[in-house]
Amino acid sequence: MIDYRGWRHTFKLDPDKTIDDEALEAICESGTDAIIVGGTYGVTYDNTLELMSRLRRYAVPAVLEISSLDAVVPGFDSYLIPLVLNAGDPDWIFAPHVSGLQAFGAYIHWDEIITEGYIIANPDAGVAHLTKARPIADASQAKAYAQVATNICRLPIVYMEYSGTYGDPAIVKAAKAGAGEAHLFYGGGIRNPEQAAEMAAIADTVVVGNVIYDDLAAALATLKAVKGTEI
Ligand code: 1GP
Repeated sequence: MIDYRGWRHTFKLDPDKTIDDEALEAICESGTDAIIVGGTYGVTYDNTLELMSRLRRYAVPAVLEISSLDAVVPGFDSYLIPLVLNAGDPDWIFAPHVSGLQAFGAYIHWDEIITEGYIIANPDAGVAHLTKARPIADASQAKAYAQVATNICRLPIVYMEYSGTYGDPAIVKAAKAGAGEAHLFYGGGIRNPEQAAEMAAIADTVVVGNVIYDDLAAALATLKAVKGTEI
């Protein structure tokens, strides 16, 4: 099992977005703890395979966060399986998992599978629309969702997802309190070292995504900020 509990900083790469070789090398050799490959729309077998092949030139661990059963590509170090805890459309809770097991059950190495309890907190994110995510009303609700993940579903990871916008530290703190023994990922809208350090002081792992494609130098600057902090 990959040691995600030791991760403080990760970059998330979207197979549907373009990254040139030089930028990819800078990301992979930055000292980040892992590369997560994932996205909401336009993720295909071919673009995921292409990105994985390019990532395999580097030593950094690469994991696939599965969002489409058409894009399950072998060869990653591990596979992250999201359960969207606040999905308003129940088909996004277990239906894809059942289909996935029917399709791939015989090939799964269970020690490469890591489940994440997703709490989608940005109502404008693509993933919020896709799953019809219920809004997170307040900190107490965020804490309760995190408790559902860890104490009821016994999931090892809680993922506080603000994809596309910077989150509310009070909400993330509440999720951390509810997560207990589970490992807390934070992702969403980190664009500078200050934001990275702020969320790294609350969450176990921060995930930096979109800024990679908009401002590579800013993305790389988040790493030093996180590595210098302790939770
Ligand atoms: C997205 O949580 C990640 O799934 C990172 O979010 O792209 O907004 O950095 P950003």
